[in-house]
Amino acid sequence: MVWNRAASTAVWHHSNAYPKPGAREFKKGAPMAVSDHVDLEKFMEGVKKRNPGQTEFIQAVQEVAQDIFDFIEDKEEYHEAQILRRIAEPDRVVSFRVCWEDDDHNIRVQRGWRVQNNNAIGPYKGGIRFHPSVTESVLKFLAFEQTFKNSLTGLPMGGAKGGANFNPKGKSESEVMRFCQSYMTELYRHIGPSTDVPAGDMGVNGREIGYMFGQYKRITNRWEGVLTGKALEYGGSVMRPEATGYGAVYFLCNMLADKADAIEGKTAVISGAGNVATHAAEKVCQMGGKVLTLSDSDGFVHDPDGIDLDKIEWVKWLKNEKRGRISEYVEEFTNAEYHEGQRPWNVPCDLALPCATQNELNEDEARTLVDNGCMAVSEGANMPTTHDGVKVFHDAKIMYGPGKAANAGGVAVSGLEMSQNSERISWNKERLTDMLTSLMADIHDKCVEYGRENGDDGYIDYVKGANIAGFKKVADAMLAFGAV
Ligand code: NDP
Ligand code: 2IT
Repeated sequence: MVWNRAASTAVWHHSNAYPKPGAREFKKGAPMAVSDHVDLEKFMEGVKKRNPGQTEFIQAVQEVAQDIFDFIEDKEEYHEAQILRRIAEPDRVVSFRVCWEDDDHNIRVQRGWRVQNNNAIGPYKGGIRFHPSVTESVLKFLAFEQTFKNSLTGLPMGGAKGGANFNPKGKSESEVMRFCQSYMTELYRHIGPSTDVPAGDMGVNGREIGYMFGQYKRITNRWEGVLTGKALEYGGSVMRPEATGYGAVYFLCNMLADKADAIEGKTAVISGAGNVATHAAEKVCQMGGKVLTLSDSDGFVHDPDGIDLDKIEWVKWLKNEKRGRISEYVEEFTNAEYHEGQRPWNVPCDLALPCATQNELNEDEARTLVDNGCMAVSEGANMPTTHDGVKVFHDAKIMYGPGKAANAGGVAVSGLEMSQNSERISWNKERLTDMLTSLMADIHDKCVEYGRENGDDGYIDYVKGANIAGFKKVADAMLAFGAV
């Protein structure tokens, strides 16, 4: 097969020193006399042109592309097959109307999506987000990131993400049910246990998964493992609710262990108060750390006594049962302070775990964390640190675990839920805990393999490591398939 670079619309290498289109004489290992900078710039120009106004998607591609360009500089096969160009173009973006009736009998219309980014290494896999901030750009960035994250787990899962601009906050139980059913009434035709297996994300937890699974089953008359994050009674996996938060803390432990250090005795600042944040907080406590903060989109609470396991149970009740706001924490635990409209990053700490949403930690906040002595950041959320914030962490050479590696425990246990559903068997807590622990250690090791810098201090660039390790598996599978 000869790939005709000239016929392609992509913008890769332009130097005369580069082999002519279709030429195969390039020798592996011989660096090309081209400027990476120019090529990356041109590649990104193309991405921006093709995805106007999709800032989150462009940000995510940029962060991956800079590492991948370095890695593939001398690897002609990836250039010829235009691998990164293809991964940065979703296989498909399905967009649909979600019509539902509220309790006052008003007809409401939301927009729903499923972005199927890449299924080279397994069925599409990734969460569903219900939040007013959901746009096509947000879901495209999440599906793109998911492709690398899922690859890093070592399990056979492609990358996808879905959602709707629906705000579950303040909605009644039956409104949420009707919305979930309407969303699934369109989504069901695009998914399946060997096609695409959605799960939860922001605004989608056990309750919503239940309503969507019930509707899928009703429409198709099939009980099959088409969603993960299910309750234990109908095919869910032990440890799935805990997996993302626990996994992010295991990743943090692995980073610290590389420096012969541990969580015990350290203070942690955590953002969010949802599934990921509360389970990350729980694991930090269990490992002897002290959690100082939690937050939601209205503000954060700072508890100088520490948010211990009992208090975390109360927060879980507040968010999942009462569906209240984190501000209510200070009414229950009166030594704590609530900071309306603020984020927690100015509270001095040893460890930071952003577990709420994208771009919730900017350059100034990153600098404040570093200046206050923060030694490690492990991201439970997806892309919570801005591009400039990441640079601050790298320049300061503190340990920084990006979401696509640090929060991969959730989708990894989703992958194990799929295996259990296929086998029609349920594994026990001990087995799943062991598997999650070793999966996170493997992901850490892959990041170290591709991210450890040469030089005396051996600084580990976990972003680079995660990007390259995640890319390589997907890219090699795509090479095997030819131009599809
Ligand atoms: P939840 O819906 O359970 O919780 C989200 C939390 O983040 C809530 O406390 C929410 O507060 C808060 N939040 C939302 N938007 C903002 C904002 N703009 N500023 C501050 N806080 C905000 O979601 P999850 O815990 O499941 O997800 C959190 C993050 O983790 C997301 O980035 C998600 O993509 C990522 N993730 C989740 C996985 C999972 O298994 N669930 C797996 C891997 C990553 P409020 O109530 O005000 O909205
Ligand atoms: O961002 C994520 O990895 C998730 N929301 C979990 C996806 C999944 O399929 O479990």
